[in-house]
Amino acid sequence: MAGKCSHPSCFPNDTGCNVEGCSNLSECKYYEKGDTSEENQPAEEEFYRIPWTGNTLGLSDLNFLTASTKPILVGIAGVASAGKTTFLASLYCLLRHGKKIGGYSFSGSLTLNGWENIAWYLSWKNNGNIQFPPHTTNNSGRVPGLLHLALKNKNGEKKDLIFTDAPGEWFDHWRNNVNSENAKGAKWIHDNCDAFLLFADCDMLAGSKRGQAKLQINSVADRLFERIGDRPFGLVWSKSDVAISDITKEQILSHIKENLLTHFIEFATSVNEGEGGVFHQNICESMNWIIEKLDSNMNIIPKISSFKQEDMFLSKRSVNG
Ligand SMILES: Nc1nc2c(ncn2[C@@H]2O[C@H](COP(=O)(O)OP(=O)(O)O)[C@@H](O)[C@H]2O)c(=O)[nH]1
Ligand SMILES: [Mg+2]
Repeated sequence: MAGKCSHPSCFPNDTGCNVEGCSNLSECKYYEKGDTSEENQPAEEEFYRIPWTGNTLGLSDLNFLTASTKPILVGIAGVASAGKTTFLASLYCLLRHGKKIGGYSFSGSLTLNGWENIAWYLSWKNNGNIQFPPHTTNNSGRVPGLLHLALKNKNGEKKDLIFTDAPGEWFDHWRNNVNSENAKGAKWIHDNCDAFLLFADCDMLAGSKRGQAKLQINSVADRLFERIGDRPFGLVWSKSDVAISDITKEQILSHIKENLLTHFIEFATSVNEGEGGVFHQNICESMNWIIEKLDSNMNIIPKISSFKQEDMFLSKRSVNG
């Protein structure tokens, strides 16, 4: 059995010594050796590990990124089977094919394994059929699996985005009872995310369960609107390859519009590209919209009048400024 660190946030066998930075784990005062029998010892104890594994990030992994940059956390909200994971997998496939998010292109990810795990199902298969990613398991975790994207524009400006791929059951518990033990992950998303996309499942809204679907969408929306402030909120009509009636759409929209949201928009998306690729374009456009709205939320640097514009040391605020 491999050893472990006595610090709960250090995972030396995955990402190296986080606390002391030891290259030789057995020298670290916090490292507890596992099975000490000789054949169970790792072949090489001394090597530097990179501080990420490529898998979806957890909360302590997030520190590695947030220490140097402020990533945009995008909360992907919606009940189970609303199409959230498929949307994320489609986004990754589109970027992998060179599609852009506004002026930004894919420039890296700390969670390539995590993306590939969900995107593999959508990738080309022999029989030509689309397969969907497996159900996101409703484990007992309180923080969703986090997927990372780094984007860059032609001026070299970088944006880091983090997406929450959470089990829909969390939102089901959350809409029924905010304090439910099983809703802690959804609450984490609500507390921490910079922007939200709420998924309205067109397949369910077109069928016999549309009453239930409307209720679910409206109640998750209501929860998200509590303390939303100026955080952007996008409604995603997922699985838009299935048509729904204008009346159904209008009923959901009118419920949302009862709230005075600073930034609201709707997007029709699907794993199928749609006419002229519109559904796929909307997947990328939804991210671009979030980036633009968050940029517009930033304070504008005040113009300071100065005695001598070209000399920064002679600048001073004007009396009226
Ligand atoms: N028609 C259609 N079905 C979809 C689409 N996206 C997902 N689905 C179906 O919805 C199921 C649940 O999708 P998933 O992304 O796992 O939902 P999640 O639970 O919200 O992550 C999939 O297994 C598919 O059967 C889509 O764009 N169009
Ligand atoms: Mg899922």
